[in-house]
Amino acid sequence: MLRLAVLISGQGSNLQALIDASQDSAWGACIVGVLSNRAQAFGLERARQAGLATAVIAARDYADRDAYDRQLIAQIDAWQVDLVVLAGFMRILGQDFVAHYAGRLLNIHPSLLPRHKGLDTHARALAANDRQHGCSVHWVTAELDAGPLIAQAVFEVQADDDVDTLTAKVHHLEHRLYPWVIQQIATARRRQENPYALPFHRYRLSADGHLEPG
Ligand code: NHR
Ligand code: GAR
Repeated sequence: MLRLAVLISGQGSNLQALIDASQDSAWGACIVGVLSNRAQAFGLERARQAGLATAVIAARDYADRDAYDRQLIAQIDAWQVDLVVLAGFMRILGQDFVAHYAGRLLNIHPSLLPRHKGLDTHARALAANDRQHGCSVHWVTAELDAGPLIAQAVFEVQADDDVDTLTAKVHHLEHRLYPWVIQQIATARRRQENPYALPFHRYRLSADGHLEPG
């Protein structure tokens, strides 16, 4: 089993998708800890409900980013994880953190990278009149939202889409794409292949709501 730490800041709907996937042992991964930088994050409630270990590490309790990141590392390493999974984690991680987990640190981002790095991606996709929108899973490097892509899921933007409908559509795709990517990584590990060398995959949403190649 691939051991995961999941880092969240908010609702945790992506965490929930991973919890649901982990109910099936064929998925190949298990969540050994959920860490939030915000004590009020609803995702912590989901984690407790699922009987998972949780930790809250709030930035205001630390003198600077390095001290904060060192505390994150101490907690995550105590869980002895194979993969660190950012799922709506809203704090930028420093170089030392990223180096410590090089090749073991994954993010899901709500845009078709390299378009719309950073925040407010749905509003920016609308403002840019993008024909397509979606989400990306990538390895995290020190450069924000610029690490190697593993997979994307795309849909066509409709004339009546607004930030709320785009948010909902992206979430729907994220909840399918993230568990799938982690399963691919678990499979690569089991075959003693290098997960970092996984080929890039692009998906779209089929009429019946599943991911299909495209
Ligand atoms: N850290 C590194 N080094 N590299 C990445 O690619 C990272 C990362 C940490 C988080 C997620 C990311 C996203 O998918 C992520 C990728 C937070 C911000 C941000 O500006 C930007 C991108 C992402 C996450 N955070 C502000 C900060 O000062 C705080 C914003 C807030 O609290 O609202 O950390 O989009
Ligand atoms: C997700 O859409 C994720 O892609 C995005 O935040 C949402 C979290 O939702 N991540 C970022 O914007 C990272 N900066 P969730 O808490 O319900 O999983």
